[in-house]
Order: sequence, then C-alpha cells, then structure tokens
Amino acid sequence: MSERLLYGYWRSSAAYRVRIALNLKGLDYEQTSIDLKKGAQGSPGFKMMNPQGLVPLLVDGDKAFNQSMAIVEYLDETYPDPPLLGQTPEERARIRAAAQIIGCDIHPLDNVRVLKYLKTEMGQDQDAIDAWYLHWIREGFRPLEELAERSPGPYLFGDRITLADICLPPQMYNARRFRMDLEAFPALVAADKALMENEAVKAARPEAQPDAET
Ligand SMILES: N[C@@H](CCC(=O)N[C@@H](CS)C(=O)NCC(=O)O)C(=O)O
Repeated sequence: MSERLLYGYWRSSAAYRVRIALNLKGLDYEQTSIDLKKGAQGSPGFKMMNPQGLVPLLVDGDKAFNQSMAIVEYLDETYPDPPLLGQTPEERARIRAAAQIIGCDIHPLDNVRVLKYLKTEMGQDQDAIDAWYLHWIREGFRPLEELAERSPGPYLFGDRITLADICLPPQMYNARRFRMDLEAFPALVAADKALMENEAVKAARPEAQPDAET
C-alpha cells in the first residue's frame, strides 16, 4: 500500500495537475475518487479533511495538503528530481506567472461551483454558461500563446517540463471538452501535443484514471 493517497476526480483539472507532477517525479500513489457530479466534495466526511470542499487533496504519510499549485510545489521541494521550477528567482517568477494565468485567472472562473451559481442563483441558460466558460479560457490563452510562441519549445519554457506546462494539458482538455476552436492558439496546441507524448503526462490524462466514465 502506498503512503500517498490522492483524493481527486478523473475530470478535475486541478487533480490532473497533481497526477502529472506525481508521475513526473516517479512517485507511487493511490487514488480515491470524489464524485464531483454527485456532489461528494460537499460531504461531511470529505469536508473534515478539506474544509474547502474541493479536490485535489493529497495525503502524504501523516500529512495532508490541498490546493493543486501548493501541492505541486510541495512535491517539487520534497522530491526535487526532475525540477519543475527554474534555477533563478526570475525564472521561477516567470514560470509561476504563466502557471497562474491558468490556475488563478482561468480555472476558478470556470469551476463547477461557479457554473452552478450562474445557473441557479443568476438564472443563466446553458448557452450563456458555455459562452462564459469559453470566454475565460480565451482571455487566458491569448497571453499564454504569446509566451509559447517565444519559447524555443517543445514546452512553454524550452525543453524542460515546468509547473506552467503541468497546468496546460488539463486546461486544453477542458477547452476541447467544450468544443473550443483552438485555431488561434497553434503554439499552445503544439506544446500540449509535446506534453502528451511524455509517458508520465499521458498516464495522468482523465481517460486513463480508474474512475473514468466512458
Ligand atoms: N485552486 C484550487 C481549485 C480546486 C478546485 O476548484 N477543484 C475543483 C475540481 S477541478 C472542484 O473540486 N470543484 C468542486 C466544486 O466546485 O464544487 C486548486 O488548484 O486545487
């Protein structure tokens, strides 16, 4: 039995980030599925562990961590090989800034609870909600595309997978799931393709998870 247990959900993009990091570090872990469709994130049992009622939650031995970016940085500091951040303060700031375009400026606006709120409290119909969803992805993808165009590739900061890259495939997955036209973002499509060719990244994809629905 592994000392690491990831509470997540196959389609959770924040849990997907943590799966990528664990796989890149070569760390074994088990998974417990928190069914977001059924509202299991709000169950008293899960909220005892994470009062925020969100996945992912990573238990590592006798410690538990929430917030995907904090988890990935915890893993990076605890298991430094391969490194996911830069060597200098400047590199680290740039990598974190790119990661946060997705983690702070796209993803939270498109989260399950936000979409639910738009529907129930704000009375929006599905077309309006879908337009909202895609709008915030486009807003974040524009500056990220510029960054990716300047990178020598194949990834967002050259030939090393960083925290910023870890955030990309989950967000691309969401974009494709909502049938977003990605024609305006060729450099992001190319970086995502290169990332998905990495076995550790590929193994983290939603369809490969034990709780994946067909
Ligand atoms: N900033 C948090 C976001 C976590 C988050 O929003 N998780 C989503 C799944 S991707 C969730 O649990 N949503 C449930 C809900 O909104 O009720 C992180 O990076 O871990």
